[in-house]
Amino acid sequence: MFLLLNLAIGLTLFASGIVRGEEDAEPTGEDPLQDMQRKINDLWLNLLYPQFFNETDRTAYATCEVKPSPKLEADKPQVTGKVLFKQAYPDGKLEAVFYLDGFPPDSNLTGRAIHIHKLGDLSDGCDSTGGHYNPFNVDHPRHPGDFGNFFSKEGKIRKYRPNLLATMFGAYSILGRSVVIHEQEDDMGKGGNKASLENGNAGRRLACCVIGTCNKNLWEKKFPDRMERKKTRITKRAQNNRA
Ligand SMILES: [Cu+2]
Ligand SMILES: [Zn+2]
Repeated sequence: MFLLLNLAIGLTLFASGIVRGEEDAEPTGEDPLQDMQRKINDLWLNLLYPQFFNETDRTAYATCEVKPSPKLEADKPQVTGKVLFKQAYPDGKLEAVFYLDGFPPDSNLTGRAIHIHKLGDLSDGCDSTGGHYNPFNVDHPRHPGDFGNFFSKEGKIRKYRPNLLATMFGAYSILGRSVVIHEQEDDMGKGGNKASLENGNAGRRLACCVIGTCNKNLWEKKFPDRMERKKTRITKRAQNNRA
């Protein structure tokens, strides 16, 4: 234990630049305290998740491969697809893309709830993923993975959501937890009963998946945002002009 503590202090000092001497450290233009905090964060992240984020853009990427719950009756919607996550380290907000298929073509009248559930355990289909991920012990819909209601169009959901509360970093990381797609609408805590404040009375679990890290290219392939495409086009044009 003592050895570990020593190691941690040693690494922290090294990361903060105290040990290697400040005169040859490059000035970052940051507040020294902020700079030290950033380095300590980097260090812990690297200790906890080696090569967790993409080094070139310092952004973490994750995916969740959605499959229908194996316990689901054949007449229920068999939902498949992907939920992709992206977050710039260390202060970026989580962004997500929902790419889901298999809803009835005429089901766009009522929303369907999507949440992050506590466990990444699919041993009993989506029923073994536990309740909503609730690290701060608050009522629904204030859980970090309460994504609200989604409306399908022609059997599909294609949705981009920025500025999410959930995070991939630190003690409250969503990695290894699950995304669950429900049969019914989320009542957003307004149902007037106990379940409403726990899970929004969203009904059966149609489909689910476990969140795991992925490469940047998966996000780039699926991300529909026009700005991102425009950015790529501009970069490509600049590269072509240079060549
Ligand atoms: Cu749920
Ligand atoms: Zn919730």
